[in-house]
Amino acid sequence: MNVDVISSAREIFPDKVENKTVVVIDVLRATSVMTTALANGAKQIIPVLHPEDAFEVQKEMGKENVVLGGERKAVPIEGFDFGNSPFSYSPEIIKDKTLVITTTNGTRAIINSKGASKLYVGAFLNDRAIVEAVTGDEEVVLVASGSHDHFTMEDSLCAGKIAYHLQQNGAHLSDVAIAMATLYEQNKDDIHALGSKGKHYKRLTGLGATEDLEYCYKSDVLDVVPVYTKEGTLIKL
Ligand code: 3SL
Repeated sequence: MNVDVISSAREIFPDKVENKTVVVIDVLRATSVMTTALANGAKQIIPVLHPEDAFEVQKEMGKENVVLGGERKAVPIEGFDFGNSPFSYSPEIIKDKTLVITTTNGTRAIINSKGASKLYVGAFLNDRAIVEAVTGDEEVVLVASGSHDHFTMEDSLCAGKIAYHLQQNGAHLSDVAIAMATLYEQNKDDIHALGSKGKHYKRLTGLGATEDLEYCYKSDVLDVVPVYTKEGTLIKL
């Protein structure tokens, strides 16, 4: 089993994901939101690139069946039901509904990875479940989506944690995967402390999203693996 890491969304090229098991990670906050929404009973999630695409899907599926969520510049999009806080997607809101979501980085990373043979969505919240899901697959690529095509601390720490545990299970790591696994290992007693030095973390703090940040750094609290289907939806594995 080989494990590689892509360190930002801009490095997702077809040959890096085709015929591979890919896990897209955007801890703050897209993949944490998606994992939470499915754990809270969402029927499915449809990631789309643009707000107009989301309105189109809502029109086709009927307003009563759909919740529109996401962000631009970390704030809710005009006309959408909710922004990108995981707390917006409680069971009362999301159970049996379709979440149509568009975010700056995470949804783009998922859509750009759709040539993968298996495509999962991961975060700290479901890190153990992800390790279990991919263990034994021949070629695994962890996409640390980053922010605006740049490396971020939170996604790299999460990819590093998953890579570290896969290595413990006997996987061979690429040089980037070794670097991230080492970053995680050397900080594993308090990854949140290192993560809080990151630029996007500080931006969200400035916007008052402290509760989201605390939540998104919780590890292994959701036993859910979102998997991307041929129909372009995320459902529970
Ligand atoms: O870019 C994204 O996909 C978002 O997760 C960013 S934010 O944390 O909601 O600002």
